[in-house]
Amino acid sequence: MKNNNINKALLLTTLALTVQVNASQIDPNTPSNASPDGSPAGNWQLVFSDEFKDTVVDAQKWRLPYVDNGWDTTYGLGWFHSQNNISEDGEHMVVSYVQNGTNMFSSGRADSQGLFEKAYGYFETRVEITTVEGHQSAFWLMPNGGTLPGGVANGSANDGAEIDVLEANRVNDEYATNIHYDGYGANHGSSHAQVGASGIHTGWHTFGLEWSPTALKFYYDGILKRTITQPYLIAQVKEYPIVSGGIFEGPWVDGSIRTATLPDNGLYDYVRVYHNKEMDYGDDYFKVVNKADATVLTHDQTNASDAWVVTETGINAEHFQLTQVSTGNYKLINRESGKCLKANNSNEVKVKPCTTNTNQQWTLEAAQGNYLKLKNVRFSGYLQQTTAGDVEISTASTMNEQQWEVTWVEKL
Ligand SMILES: [Ca+2]
Ligand SMILES: [Ca+2]
Ligand SMILES: [Ca+2]
Repeated sequence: MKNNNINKALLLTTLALTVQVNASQIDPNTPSNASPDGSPAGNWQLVFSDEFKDTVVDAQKWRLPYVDNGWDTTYGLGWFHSQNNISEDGEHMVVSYVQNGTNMFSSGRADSQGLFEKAYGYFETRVEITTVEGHQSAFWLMPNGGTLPGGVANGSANDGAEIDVLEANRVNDEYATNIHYDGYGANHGSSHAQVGASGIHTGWHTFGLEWSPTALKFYYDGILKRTITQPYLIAQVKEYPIVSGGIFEGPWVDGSIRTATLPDNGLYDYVRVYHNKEMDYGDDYFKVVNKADATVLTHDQTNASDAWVVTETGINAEHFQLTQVSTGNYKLINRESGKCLKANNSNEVKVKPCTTNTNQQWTLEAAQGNYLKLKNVRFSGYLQQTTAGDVEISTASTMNEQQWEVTWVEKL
C-alpha cells in the first residue's frame, strides 16, 4: 500500500484532482488569485471564503450559537457566547466583548458546523486582534458533528481534535497554538506551544493552518511557526472553522477582564479555506464525473449484465480507488462492490472481479481544464458516456462525453 501512495503522489503532481465546492460558500469578493499567505507548495483550490463585505452574517456559511461557557468558581465570573456579539461592519466580522452585569460577560462566536466542513487543506484568517486583558481573539477548528474533540478516548487525535490556530492570550509578541483530543475530561490530551509573533498587537496579521494527512503547520504572516508530525496529533476527519472571542480570568490570558475597557472588539478581515489539488490522499476514494452532463460513473450491481452505468445513485457505488498497478496504469476499484472497471472488448465496458489483465488497466490523460481521459491499456480506446446513460469504449476523437473530472471524496 505504501508504494501505491508514493505512486499516487506522482500522479497528483501532474494531474490536479479537485474537490467538489458549494459555490454559495465562495465569496465573489475574494481575489481570483488568492492563495495561502504562507505560499506552501501545492495547487490550491479555494473552497470556502468570506470577505465580510456587507453588514449581514451569511447564514449559508456561519451559525451563531449561544454557548454558556459557565461560571468560574475560582474567580467568581461567568461568560457566554451570544449572537449579539457578532456583527459585520461592511469590511470585517466584528467580535465584541461586553459586560452584561455584575461579574457577567459575553463575547461572540461564529462557526460553520453543519454548513462547511473539510479535512486537510489550508485554513486562513486575517485578524486585528482585540486588546489582551482577560480576553482574547481566537481562530480554531472542531471535528465534524461533535462538540467534544476526538470522541473516542484512544490516545489519538485521529478521530478529531480541537485545533487552535490562534489564541492571542499574551501581552507579549506571542500567541498560543494547541491540539486538544480525547474529550476535555479525564482522558484529555493536548499539545500546546506559544509561538513568537512580532507586532501581533498592532494592525492586521494572517494566521494559517496547513493541514495534510501527515503534518500540521502553523503560519503567522506567512511565516512557518510550528510543525506537528506526530501521527497521534493529526486529525483525519472533517472539521469546521470557528471565529470567536474568549474571556478568561487566571493564568491562561494575561490581565483581567474586570479592568479591561469594554466594550472591546476583535476584527476579522476574511476567512478563506483552500483544498490542495496535489495532496497525496493515500487510499482515499474519488468520484469520476462526466463533462457532458455531470453524471457520475457508478457501479450498478442491480444490472444483470454487471455493466457500468452512470444513472444509479448511491454514495459507495459512486466511489472508486485509483490503484496504480504499473507506471501510469491504474485500476478503478469500486468502493461498494470491490470490483474493477474492465473493457470487455474494443467497445463494451463491464465490471468484473479484479485481475491482473491489462483490459482492467487505464491510463489517465490530461484533457481540458481539470478533466481527464481514461484510456484502456489493452484496447487503446477511451471510456465515454453514451446517450443512453451507459458507458462504452471508443477510439473517436475528443468530446465532452469522453472527458471526466476525477474529484477527491471528502473524508466521511
Ligand atoms: Ca456578510
Ligand atoms: Ca481520540
Ligand atoms: Ca474584509
